[in-house]
Amino acid sequence: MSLTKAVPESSNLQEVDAVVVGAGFAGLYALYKLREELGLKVQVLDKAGGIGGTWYWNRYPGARCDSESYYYSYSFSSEVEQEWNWSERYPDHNEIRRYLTFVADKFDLHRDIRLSTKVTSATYDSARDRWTILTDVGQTIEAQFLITAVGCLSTANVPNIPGIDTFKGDWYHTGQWPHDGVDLTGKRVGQIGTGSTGIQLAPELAAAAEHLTVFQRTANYSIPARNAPLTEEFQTEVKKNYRDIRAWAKRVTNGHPFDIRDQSALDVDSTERRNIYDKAWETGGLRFRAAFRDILTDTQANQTASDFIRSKIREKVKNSDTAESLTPNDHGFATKRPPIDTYYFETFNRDNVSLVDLRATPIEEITESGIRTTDQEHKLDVIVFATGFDAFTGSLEALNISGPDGNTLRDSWHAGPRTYLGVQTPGFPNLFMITGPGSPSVLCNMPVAIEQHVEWVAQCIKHMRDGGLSSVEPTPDAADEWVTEVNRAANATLLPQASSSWYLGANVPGKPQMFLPYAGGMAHFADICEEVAQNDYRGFVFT
Ligand code: NA7
Repeated sequence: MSLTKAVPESSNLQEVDAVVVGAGFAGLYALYKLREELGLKVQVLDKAGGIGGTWYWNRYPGARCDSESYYYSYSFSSEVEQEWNWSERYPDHNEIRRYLTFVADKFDLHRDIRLSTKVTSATYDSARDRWTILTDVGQTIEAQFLITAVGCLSTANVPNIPGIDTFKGDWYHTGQWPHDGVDLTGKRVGQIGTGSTGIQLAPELAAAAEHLTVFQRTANYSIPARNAPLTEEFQTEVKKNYRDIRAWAKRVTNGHPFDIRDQSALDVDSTERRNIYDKAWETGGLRFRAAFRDILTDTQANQTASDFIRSKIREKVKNSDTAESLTPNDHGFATKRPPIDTYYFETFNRDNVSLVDLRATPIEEITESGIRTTDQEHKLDVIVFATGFDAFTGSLEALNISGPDGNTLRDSWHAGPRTYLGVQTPGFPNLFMITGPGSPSVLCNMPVAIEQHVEWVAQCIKHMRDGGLSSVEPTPDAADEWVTEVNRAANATLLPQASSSWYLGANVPGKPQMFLPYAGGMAHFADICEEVAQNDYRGFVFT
């Protein structure tokens, strides 16, 4: 038996114009756009066994999109818009996978997607302006363009809690949930984490398990989702008005087709303010953020929204000590990603649910039979980590990308990612990122951000093809200026004030902290990208 690594057979060498990594919303659209409209030869690779991207992995009970189905969808095909029917206000993970499969079937995308194939490295040869991509199944693919469509939230963050290996029960991370589900009947379940995922998950675990213990480090705000089936009238109306809905989504800050009230929360008296918040609460979902224009920019305005939600939590939770523990007190509403829920706070009124406030009694270790906090051991059969992701950079750095000088993306970003428009980074020619760090991405309704980025990349590649250009990368100065703009935009909001947020990379120990998404608004961002393209791709260098 040879101990040296097998050299790939020449028959395993494939040459294409573009390799796209990831077969979720972004990868599927990139494939469609580059193949159908530019005529490129494209190979999509995904380590998952199916298409769906984040929705392939996130199958935990309650996994559901927080954007509303009719606009958490592609706008590029009116046929898809007219033929597909969403069943609920918020689509669950099954329905989103069915939708993406419908799109992939319709445009015959599957033939250029290779699943269960993980990229192990990508190396750039500047003599030929080609990327060489190696995979874990022994293939070598050469491509002029490498396009990452790996999502912002794909690398699971499992905290390094001492003793995890000794636990005799089963443990799961929500982002790697078993496809056959987990039978929790009669089980004592511990859930760590109360972000958007944990808040969707807890009511479902409580209903399935004998007992649920929620281990909460930071109390969170949440708005009722008010999920419901979509009526036929609603669907007909949406289908009739899709062009206007899409245009609306493109001209607003967050890519959600609804307007933010053009009024300060401080310009109305307390009765009127309460009425407006009550109405927004009844409407539910992320629309609550639109109640006033300055909730995310003015501390006092934010305080009014935060106080309103705190009062709702106290109303909902019967035990006053539990209510107090569940009431956020260290950050303002929506300065961290605001969850939406279906009976999250009410779950703590159940007899089979208990809350452990980790601020009062931190976790010391995981034992053979549960979790030991500073005051007691909590006996558990199952531990569920709803502890989030190594967001934005984790999945990109895991691709082992090396530029022409042997410089790796990981090293190049050791102090934090440095991109121009979130789409490229200096020193890595012909590498395009879809919704990379420094683009609006998670601060926007994702499909809107994805379509804009894919279309911009396709336009840039067409420009290169038309002009006989072989490589493109941003100048270091352009990237530095963009990082300054990302910081300026963030600092114009209250978002950087939530110091433990994954927007800042603060949820992963040792990760450099900087504000990662672009908070200047999706419409404004799209204008900047277009203006750059119109001005001879200002800040980019072509060869
Ligand atoms: P988040 O929003 O990062 O939430 C993770 C949660 O896990 C949060 O409550 C964390 O507490 C908690 N956490 C993380 N590490 C630990 C440790 N070591 N001990 C205790 N608690 C911990 O991830 P989600 O999956 O909920 O949401 C991510 C996005 O996916 C979501 O916003 C949507 O866009 C989709 P903390 O707040 O850091 O104190």
